[in-house]
Amino acid sequence: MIYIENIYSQEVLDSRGNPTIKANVILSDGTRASAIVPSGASTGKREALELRDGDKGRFLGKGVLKACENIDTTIADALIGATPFDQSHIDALLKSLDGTDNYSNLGANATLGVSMAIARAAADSLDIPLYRYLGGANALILPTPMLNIINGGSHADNTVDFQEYMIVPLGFDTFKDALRASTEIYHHLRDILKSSGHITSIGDEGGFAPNLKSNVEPIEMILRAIEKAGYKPQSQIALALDVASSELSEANGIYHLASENRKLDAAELVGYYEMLVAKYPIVSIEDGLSEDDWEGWKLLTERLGDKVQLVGDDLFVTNKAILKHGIDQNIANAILIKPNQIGTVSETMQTVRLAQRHNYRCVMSHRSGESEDAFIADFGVALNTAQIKTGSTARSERIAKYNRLLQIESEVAHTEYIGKELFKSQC
Ligand code: 2PG
Ligand code: MG
Repeated sequence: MIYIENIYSQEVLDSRGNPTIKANVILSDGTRASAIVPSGASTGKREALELRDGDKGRFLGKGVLKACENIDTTIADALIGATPFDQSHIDALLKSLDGTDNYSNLGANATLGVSMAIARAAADSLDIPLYRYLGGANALILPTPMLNIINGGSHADNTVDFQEYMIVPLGFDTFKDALRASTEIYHHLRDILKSSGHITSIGDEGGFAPNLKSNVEPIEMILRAIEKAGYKPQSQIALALDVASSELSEANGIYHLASENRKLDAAELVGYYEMLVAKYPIVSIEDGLSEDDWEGWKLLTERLGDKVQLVGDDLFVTNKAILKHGIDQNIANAILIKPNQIGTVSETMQTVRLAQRHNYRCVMSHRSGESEDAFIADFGVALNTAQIKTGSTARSERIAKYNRLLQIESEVAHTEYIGKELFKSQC
């Protein structure tokens, strides 16, 4: 019988040059696999704990040696000898070893790294792709990407308040064609920015980070790029926003749009979104209101929930219990799925299952601090999330995911790309 022979960790770097965890697993049949954990900047308050050393003498306090030690001692001691082929058992063991709700003992960066590395080792040992191991024969949907081509908020040092302006290439029959169109638009956007005197440097997720005067200007620029590239806004390329509004909220339920020099309450902000949705081909808004503003979310869902996808990221933090609360109260209609918000592969799967049972859409997602690890590409296909958010068509840590999806599409027969179907009522 094949068992886990060794588990060990390394402190490596993420795409922002911050330390993160690489977990390595060796099986008794000689299989070796590893996984690298991502890290967010605009994190939700109720995310599982990312354990950092806090020793200012190393990496400005961001080292992860304690989390590494937890892998090399507590976790390795408990999991060596176990079968790698029972993911939910492995993840339940990780949870009970930690003993808290949010992994504040071992660190969710430690547990997720091991959880992912064991899943990958199991797949490699069986000589099947990761998406097939985690998803079975029914894992056939290539996710429609949301590509973040203008970065703002805490992902860029510019004046744009909203964190992410994304294009959604929904009107195509294959992932490959959708990605090609998106890439062409990205290049045209660079030319447009350049010729109108803006900088073309990029933010954390590979989108451009120009200093623009309002939160509408990026939308206008992107629409010009779509047309210049020869595509039709709406029917072929729609737009999506991640406002990440927890970052804009002040005390007393006020949201500060600094670039427009305006302060809005929740109802006014919802009114602003209604105007945007009426005027532009926007099919999805993420974190339109702050994670603490459930009243505001209720209003947003009432007013726009049957017109656009409303995605809870900081709001739900991939947490099944919080999502359940949202479902019960009719808050949002979709959830962002980030494995490191919850701490293991199995808990991520549970949250996706709950969402899918209640017709909440799922968007598999990267973090703003990423690595060359493309686990989420396989994971999105495995869980039929049908959507993925993994940055622009620049920066290798983003491209790694797109290239993996291209490979999956090319090696599997009967895959489906269902962007048109997903957003048919909006296009
Ligand atoms: C988000 C993410 C990813 P971060 O808010 O959706 O784009 O950002 O990883 O910084 O939380
Ligand atoms: Mg978000």
